[in-house]
Amino acid sequence: MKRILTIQDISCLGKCSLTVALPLISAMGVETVILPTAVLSTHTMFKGFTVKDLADQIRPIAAHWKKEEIHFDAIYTGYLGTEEEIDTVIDLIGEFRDEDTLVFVDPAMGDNGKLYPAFDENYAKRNALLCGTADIIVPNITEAAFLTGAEYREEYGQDYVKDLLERLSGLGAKKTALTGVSLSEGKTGVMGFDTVSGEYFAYQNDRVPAAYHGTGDIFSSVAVGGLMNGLTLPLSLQLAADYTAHTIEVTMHNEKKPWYGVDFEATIPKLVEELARLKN
Ligand code: PXL
Repeated sequence: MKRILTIQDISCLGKCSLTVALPLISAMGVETVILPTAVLSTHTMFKGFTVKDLADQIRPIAAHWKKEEIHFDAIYTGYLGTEEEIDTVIDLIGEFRDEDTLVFVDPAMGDNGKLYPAFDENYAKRNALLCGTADIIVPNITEAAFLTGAEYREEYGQDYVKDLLERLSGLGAKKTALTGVSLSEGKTGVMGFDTVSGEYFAYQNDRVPAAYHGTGDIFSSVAVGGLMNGLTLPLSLQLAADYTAHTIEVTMHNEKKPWYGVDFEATIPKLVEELARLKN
């Protein structure tokens, strides 16, 4: 069984970061080792959330794993609360990366043209350094703009997307997949670039007219889970895009109108089924 280390916060209530990565990656048949960087009462879209930073625990936990000679097939990072935490995570990747370890970085820090409340432009610059250490990065357009200093646009064509991909490749990751990209009216999906082969790839599905928190984390968790199941990057991204869109659609029909996260618990069986289909 493959083993992933995922490094992100725990938002106790809110369905994002570790509380989606752990169930989804486990459901995909991959051992999921977690390194919680902070404990929050909720994610930061709630008012009045509490935070306990666990930064001082990262090194002792890692030292114990080193003693146990633990190997990770992938290291997947998500929301990291501070610049210092990013530095610690960069060191940790250096310590635990073996020749066959895939480093997958989701520079989760913003959406809709804005950074999340806890972050500023210096944080974004530090995150660009972390992206430079990765094999694969999966920013959305907002994050790509902050990482590269490019203009954020809501309306764009393929030239803008290709320019962003080129700038992102300049950060140093081997492969880049830009998420939340709409290449035609009513569609959304991903467009990626492989710096090593020079190839572009794209996948689009119908845009579901709703937005929920934590869907970026769901997308990334499924993409990395797909890769650990031996799917190619384009297929892993397709699985992630389809699963995320399906889960948003199911959530939209929930009469209770949840606002802070999606009903991914209801769609896990479908994910497992679809993964099995793509593997055959
Ligand atoms: O889904 C990204 C995320 C993760 N963790 C925390 C967040 C957010 C987005 O706002 O606040 C704590």
